[in-house]
Order: sequence, then structure tokens, then C-alpha cells
Amino acid sequence: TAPVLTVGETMVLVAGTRHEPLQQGTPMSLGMGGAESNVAIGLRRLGTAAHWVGRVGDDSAGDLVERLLLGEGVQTTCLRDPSAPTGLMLKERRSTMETRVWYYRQASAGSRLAPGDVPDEAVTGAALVHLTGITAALSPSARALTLQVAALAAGSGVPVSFDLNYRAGLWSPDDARALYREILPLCTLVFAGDDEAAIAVGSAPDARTYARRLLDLGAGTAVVKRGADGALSSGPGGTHERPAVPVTVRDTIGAGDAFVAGYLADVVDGQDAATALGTAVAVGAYACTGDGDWEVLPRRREIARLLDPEPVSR
Ligand code: KDG
Repeated sequence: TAPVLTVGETMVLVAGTRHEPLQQGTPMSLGMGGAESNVAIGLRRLGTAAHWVGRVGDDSAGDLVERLLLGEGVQTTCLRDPSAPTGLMLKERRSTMETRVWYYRQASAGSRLAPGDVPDEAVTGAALVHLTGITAALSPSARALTLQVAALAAGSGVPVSFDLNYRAGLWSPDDARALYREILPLCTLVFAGDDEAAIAVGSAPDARTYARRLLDLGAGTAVVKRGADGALSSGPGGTHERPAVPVTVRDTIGAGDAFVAGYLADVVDGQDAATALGTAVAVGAYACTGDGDWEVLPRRREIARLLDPEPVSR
């Protein structure tokens, strides 16, 4: 079956293993992080084919990214850049109350993504193309690639999904708004948090208004992610709302990507918007129950158990 295609930067992620400031010399663990590869892994865990395209350095960090993605069953096009390193992200669990993320990705291999990096056939042969505002924020060439892929997909009848995914460390709200307004007319689906939607359309009183304004910018369906307050979608089939699934939260980083993976898995499977929204909130909730940006992404059976736990037999 045709895969969901996604394009982005995946970095090596060095994360504190204890809740204490990094300056203490906290022992660290080595993994990877990247919003688009998180979505690709989430899709695979749910049984949907996924293809990730990105650039890494010709270095051991790049080997780690490639090996982890292949190990997850993601179709992986890891372009190797001999003259730039794989990007790095530090995750500092300062306390049980506060996690901080530090990027070392300026001039990284991933930020050199450029038009032509994604073969046309990968776009036109995809079941759906998923892009994010992070990739567009990396550099002018990565921005151009994001728009190129979206335009080719839209022009070939391949649905385009876009997650605003605003990252304040990468660009200004004004630059982000300009890109959002350029890409939304090409999008079948757009995902945004309330705060991200406010960057695109100005602040609004509620999620329903944010969704309507995102549709006014040209998106086919708008999905507003509201964390512990649930989610709302608005599109041709009407407006649907879902409360969050209550869980004991360990780590919310990556929950938005999990939510998107849940939604897209159902869309590609031909499910309706209300069903997809239900899967999205469940997958997003599950992802909060363990540490790591993608490690705890659930399988279908784990979602079923979350929504309908079996009585514990003693
Ligand atoms: O969405 C989770 C991401 O924040 C993380 O995995 C890394 O892509 C990332 C980013 O740019 O923040």
C-alpha cells in the first residue's frame, strides 16, 4: 500500500536521565527526536505504511537516526551530507515540573533540506503527504522544499496534511504567519494548538472560531489540538469535539505528533472525521504516559486497552 510521506529534520536527542538541572552533570541517554519522524513511527505502530525523507550528516549520529527509523519499519530516505553534522537536541528534565529543550541545529545537515531532495514519485505515489512548520522554519531552502512538496502533492490530487508546529526558537511569529498563509490553501488538513492558531489567524475566543478561521485561509479540514482540554475538528462533515482521555502524565513532549499520527492513520484507512478525532485523542493521551518523544507511541491493541481497560483479576 502507498505510504504516508513526511519530510523533516530528525536530530540526535541527548536527554537527562534524572530530574535535575544539566549543570549538575546529569547522566544522559542517547536517542533521536524530530516531529515528522515521530509521526512516521506513530503511523507504523498503528499499522500504516510511512516514508520519511530527511538529511543527516555523514557521521555516527546520522547512523543512529537511520538505524532507529529502519528498526521501526519506516521507509527511510536518509540523505547524507558530508559537509554538515547531524543536528542535536538536549532535553533537560530540570525537575518533575519543568523540562527544557535546547537545539544545536543551526547549519545542521537537516536544515540544508532543499528543493529537489524529495523525488517527485515519492510525492505523487504517496497516500498522503504530511508536512510541518518546523521544516519550513529551518532555512530558506527547507521552506522552499516544504512549499514545493505541498504544491506538487496538491496538484497531483494527493492529500496534504500540515501541522503548524510553531517553534519560537526557530523563527518569528511574523515569518511563521506568512508561511502558514501561503501553504494553507494547498492543505486538505491542518493541525494547530490554540496558541499556534492564534499566530496564524489572531487570537479568538474559542477552538471553534480558530477552526473556522483556519478554514477561511483555505484548509479543507481544521483540527485544533487542546491537550488536556481535548480536540475539535471542523470540515466538510461538520464540527466534532472530543474530550481528552484522562491519563497519568509523565512527559507531554511528542504528544502532538502522536495525536497527528492517530488522526492520519484513520484518515488513510478511510474512517470519518469523528472516528479519526477519537483515535487522535487516545493516541495523544497514551503518548503522555511514558518518557521519550516517540518511544511510547502505542499499537492499536494498546489504544483499545486504554479506552476499555480489562478488569484486573486477582
Ligand atoms: O514534537 C516533538 C518535537 O519537539 C521533537 O521530537 C523535536 O522536531 C522536534 C523539534 O523541532 O522540536
